[in-house]
Amino acid sequence: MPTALITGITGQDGSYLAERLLAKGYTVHGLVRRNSSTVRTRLDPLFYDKDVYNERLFLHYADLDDVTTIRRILHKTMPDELYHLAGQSHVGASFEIPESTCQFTAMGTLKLLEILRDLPTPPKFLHISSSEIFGRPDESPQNETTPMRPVTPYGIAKAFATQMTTLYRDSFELFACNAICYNHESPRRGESFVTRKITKAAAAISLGLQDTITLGSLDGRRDWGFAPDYVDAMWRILQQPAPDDYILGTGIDHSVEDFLAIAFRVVDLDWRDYIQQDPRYLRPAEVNRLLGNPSKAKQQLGWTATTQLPEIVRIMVQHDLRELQP
Ligand code: GDR
Repeated sequence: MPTALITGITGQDGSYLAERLLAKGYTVHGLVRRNSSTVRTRLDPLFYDKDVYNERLFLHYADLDDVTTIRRILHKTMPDELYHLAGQSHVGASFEIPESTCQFTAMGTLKLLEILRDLPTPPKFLHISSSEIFGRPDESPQNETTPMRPVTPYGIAKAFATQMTTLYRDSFELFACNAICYNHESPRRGESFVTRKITKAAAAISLGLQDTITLGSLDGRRDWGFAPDYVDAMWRILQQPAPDDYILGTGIDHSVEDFLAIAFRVVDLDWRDYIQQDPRYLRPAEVNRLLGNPSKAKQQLGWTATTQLPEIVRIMVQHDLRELQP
C-alpha cells in the first residue's frame, strides 16, 4: 500500500487527511514542529489507537526550514505522495509577522521542492495553495487562469509558493500540483478564524457563558466549504495521470454577516443583539469577495463540495454546544 508524508498533520486539514489516507490503507508519516507542548488534540483519536499510532501512523519532528532533517526523513520514509499543508495560515496575522509568514509559507515550500528535485524517485507533490493569491474584486469568480494579484503578505507568500510549484513541474518534471483552496471549515477549525469564533460565541452566548462577540469587518464575502470534503479532493489530485492545478471551492459565496445570521439562528438568537465591532480586527488590506469556480475539479476529478454552508454551520455550532455544556 502507498506511503504518504503530510506537512502540517496536526492542523484541521492534516488531521482529516491523515484519517482519510489511513482508512484507504496508506502508511502515513507526519511532520510536526518541535515545541515544548505535546498536545495535538486533533490527532488524539489516531494517537490513542494502538493499531494505528507507530504502526501505520508515524510523527517526525522537523520545522519547515530544517532542510537537513526533512531530507533525512524523506530518505528514510520514501513516500509515494507528499501533501504540503504546513505554514502560517492566518491572513490577518501575516500583517504583523510578514517575515516569518514568508519564511515558512514561501521559502519553506521552495526548500521542499529543492529537496524533491535532488531525489532519485521523488514523491508526487501537492502544495495546498489559497484563494488569497487572487485580489481583484472585478475578477470573480476566479478559476485556474485568473491572474494572481495578492493584497496580503500571506497571499503574496502563497502566490510565490504556487508559482514555484508550477515552475518545478514545468522545468524539472516533478509531479507537482497546486490545490487552490477556498475557505473550508469544520469543528476542528482554529478559534481565531472568523467561522469558529462565531460558532463558539453563538454556543457560549446561548449557554449564558458569554455576553457579546467582537469582530472586524462583516462585509467580506467568502466561499466557505467543509474541510472533510476538501481533503478528499486533495487525494484525488494526486491520483490523476498528469500533474495539474485545481480550484477547490463550492461556487457559492456568503458574507460574514450571513454566517453570523445562520449561526445565531441555530441557537434561536438574533446576532444583532450581541455584535460589537473593533478596528483591532480590521486588516490593512483585504479582498472583499473571493469566490471559486470549481468546474475543472468537477470535470477532471469528479469532485464537488457536497456539504453546503447552513449544514456546516449547524455541525460547528452543535459541536461547540456539546463542548461548552457543563
Ligand atoms: P481568511 O479567513 O482570511 O479568508 O483566510 P478568516 O476566517 O480569518 O477571515 C474571513 C473574513 O472574516 C473577516 N473577519 C474576521 N476574521 C477573523 N479571523 N477574525 C475576526 O474577528 C474577523 N472579523 C471579520 C475577515 O476580515 C475576512 O474577511 C482563510 C485561512 O484559512 C487561510 O489560511 C486560507 O488560505 C483562506 O481562508 C482560503
